[in-house]
Amino acid sequence: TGKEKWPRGDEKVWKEGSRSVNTDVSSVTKSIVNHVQTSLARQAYNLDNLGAYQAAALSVRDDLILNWNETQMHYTRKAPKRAYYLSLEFLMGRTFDNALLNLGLKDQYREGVTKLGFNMEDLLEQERDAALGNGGLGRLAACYLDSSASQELPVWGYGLRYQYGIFQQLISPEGQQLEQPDPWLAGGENPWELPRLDVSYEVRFYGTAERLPDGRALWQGGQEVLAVAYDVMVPGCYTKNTNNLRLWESKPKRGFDLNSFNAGDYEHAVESSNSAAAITSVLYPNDHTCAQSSISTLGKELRLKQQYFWTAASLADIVRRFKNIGKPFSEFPDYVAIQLNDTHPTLAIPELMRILIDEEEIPWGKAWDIVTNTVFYTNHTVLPEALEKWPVPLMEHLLPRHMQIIYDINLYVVEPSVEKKFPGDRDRLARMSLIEEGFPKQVRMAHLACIGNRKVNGVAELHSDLVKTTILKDFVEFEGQSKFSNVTNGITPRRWLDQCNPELSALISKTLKVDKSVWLKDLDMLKGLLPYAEDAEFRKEWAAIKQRNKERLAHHVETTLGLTVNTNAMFDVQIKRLHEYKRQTLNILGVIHRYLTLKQMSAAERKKVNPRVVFFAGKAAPGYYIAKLTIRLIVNAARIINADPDTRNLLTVYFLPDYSVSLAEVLIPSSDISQHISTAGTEASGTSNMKFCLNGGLLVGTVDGANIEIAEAVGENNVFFFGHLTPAVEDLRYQHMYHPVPVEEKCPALAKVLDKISGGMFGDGGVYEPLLNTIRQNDYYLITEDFDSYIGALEMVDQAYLDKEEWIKKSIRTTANMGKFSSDRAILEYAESFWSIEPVKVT
Ligand code: B1N
Repeated sequence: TGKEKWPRGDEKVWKEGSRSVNTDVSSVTKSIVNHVQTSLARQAYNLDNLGAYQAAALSVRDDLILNWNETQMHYTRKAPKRAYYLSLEFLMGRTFDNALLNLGLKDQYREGVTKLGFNMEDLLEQERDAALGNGGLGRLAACYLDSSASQELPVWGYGLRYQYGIFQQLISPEGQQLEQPDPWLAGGENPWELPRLDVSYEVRFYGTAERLPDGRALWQGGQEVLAVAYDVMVPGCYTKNTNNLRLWESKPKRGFDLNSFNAGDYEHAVESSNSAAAITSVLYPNDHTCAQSSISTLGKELRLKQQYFWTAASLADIVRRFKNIGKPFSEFPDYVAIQLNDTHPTLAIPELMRILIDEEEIPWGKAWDIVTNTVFYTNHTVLPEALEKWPVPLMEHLLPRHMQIIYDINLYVVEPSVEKKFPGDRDRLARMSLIEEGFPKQVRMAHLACIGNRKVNGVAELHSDLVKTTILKDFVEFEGQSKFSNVTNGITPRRWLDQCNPELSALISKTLKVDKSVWLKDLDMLKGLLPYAEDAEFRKEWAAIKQRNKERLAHHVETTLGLTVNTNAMFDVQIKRLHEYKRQTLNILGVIHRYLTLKQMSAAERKKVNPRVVFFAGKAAPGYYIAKLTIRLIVNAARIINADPDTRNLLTVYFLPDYSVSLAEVLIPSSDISQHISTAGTEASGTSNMKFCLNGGLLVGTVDGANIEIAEAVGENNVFFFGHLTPAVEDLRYQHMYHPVPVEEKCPALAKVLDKISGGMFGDGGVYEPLLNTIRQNDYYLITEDFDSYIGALEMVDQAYLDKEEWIKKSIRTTANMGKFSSDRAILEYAESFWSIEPVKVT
């Protein structure tokens, strides 16, 4: 209310001592110099780019802290309903530039830094990416945080503060992916986080759970570790609202075992302390592969420990904050919404039950009501191998009380109500049970997530339909359609347009005659660009910006890899995690096909061909053999093709190592076309497709995920679609399984490419046999089925590119129609239809 009594000391002295955000150049330079002198203990004489970045970052940090403090105090006072986004991954990337843009201070800092004798671009390059995620799922979480703050919504993120983010990828000269750790915090202090050593919770593992006669249970013994909070400030765009991302770090509860230490057994003395620290030490690099298949028993246990550690600490924090409001628990769902980002935080359901029943002494039925009105679940994939299941013996050992609760949910909720609705349908009950029979029995996390919540959603229209008709079909029949819905993913236009493509952003503001602070938060305004597609002068500016972005990428490749890129070529980009379903293989086979075709052409024919540069980037899960082999094929094909004087001017291929958010920011604005070519029905949404189109790149893709909605928005004539549709996929797979036709018959053009590879055109052909056999044998991802239409689509691209003016029009129309894909739209859908939260503006 702002009318409270002043809490301590002389109010005037406090007010005089308090500072405000640096908004002009002179206060910016003062603050930077201050940090150089005191925080870094350095001077103008011995300050390098890294030091200058650190000082400037500390100065921005001060600005952020002021807004962050005010925001948190404001939320506490107003006590609105809040939403909590639980995600095991937040792929934040760099913060410095983003914070400056969101604060509207980029120009002041640029000028200040220049006055101090440094170059802003050099300083921006000093920052390490915060890469606490694998790919789309983690980056989506980061975009949603940006949008929540920008839309002034009281949303907090909860995650883990991994010591090591996603591994650093090196590529050996033979084309092998090598993994190196990513000690992103090793450079000393991270200016973007606030260690909250005062905020900590004890988290228990193992031990025994003894049921009491009153329905509660006593969970005792085992191992206790400490969860310590680190708060990452998330500034909104052109608003004071600065939200919080709370990351937990694990610590031993006691430093070490003094008994063992005194007995001289030093190794044993620190053992438990090491095992506690291990919990948050590293991000698991296996996306789309559940822990079962590719991880050792101990690795599995550690991953489950991560999941529980994080959900337990987050819930303890949420419950404590709720209790401070002083309302009865029956009102918990009126103050708290918890969004589960995939099944990784599903333990939040039994954990909240445990807190309510065992600690707050709430009866089972009431507790279940509270939980199922508080929790929401987003599914991100229907790939069967990605569905999380945990062995019952492991759960019983690590989390005995939660296993009891899961059995209780099965017994009190699933079994009686399924039996009531479908009497005698034993098969259905077995299909729907939270426990899968087998050796060992396993807990089906998707079922638990689905039964214990208020709404389930997928991440694009097609995907949400597939969720309802495949993996959760029985639950739809059981609970009705209304619980299941769709929120198509979005991306933040702050990072993915204004920050990564400043020239385009400036042109848009100039053309719309609207300040970017307005249209960046109301992205449908881009529609205003449509008439300018007909304006030749505007098209010229548009194309010139694309050209400069290509040169920026070429410069980057030159300085980092020492390779020269032909910037007069069409830039064709596929950047994403390496996965069979994403079909980078289809792309490289297409490239080789193009190469063979060029080789056969006469010099005169070649003159008519438009040059093309193909970029790949992406990491493969360290244990994913076939994906790593695909990288090897790309690298070796690139080596041969790029060296061929006959074709070098017309076709070159690059695999850019160590794909990251920062690399994406350089690649995306430079692309003419990008490829999103998953087997229909396999890519839940995709989000880089949106980023490319927002930056005026055209899309080559299958009729899958969000590609479909992008085509609806920008017009099908601006998208290059190919391939079989989702309903055909199952039948085709069946045919491949039971009535296989040799590749030579099915697709001669592809057979020729495969033969060349086997024959050693790109080094020892034998190396690639396991990869080629996935196509020759089962072809689960239907490369033989889609190859011809894929090549056809690429020919259409070539044709279309010949008409430069028409191409630029397509590019402009694409950007102009991308408003729907702002993550602001997506987060507002979550806020309104699911969480029932409202903006709380900090003034
Ligand atoms: O989530 C993105 C979607 O745009 C992509 O289509 C989808 O593939 C991606 C286990 C995952 N689905 N599942 C994961 C990540 C890590 C992990 O350990 C699964 N990632 C996606 C955002 O909706």
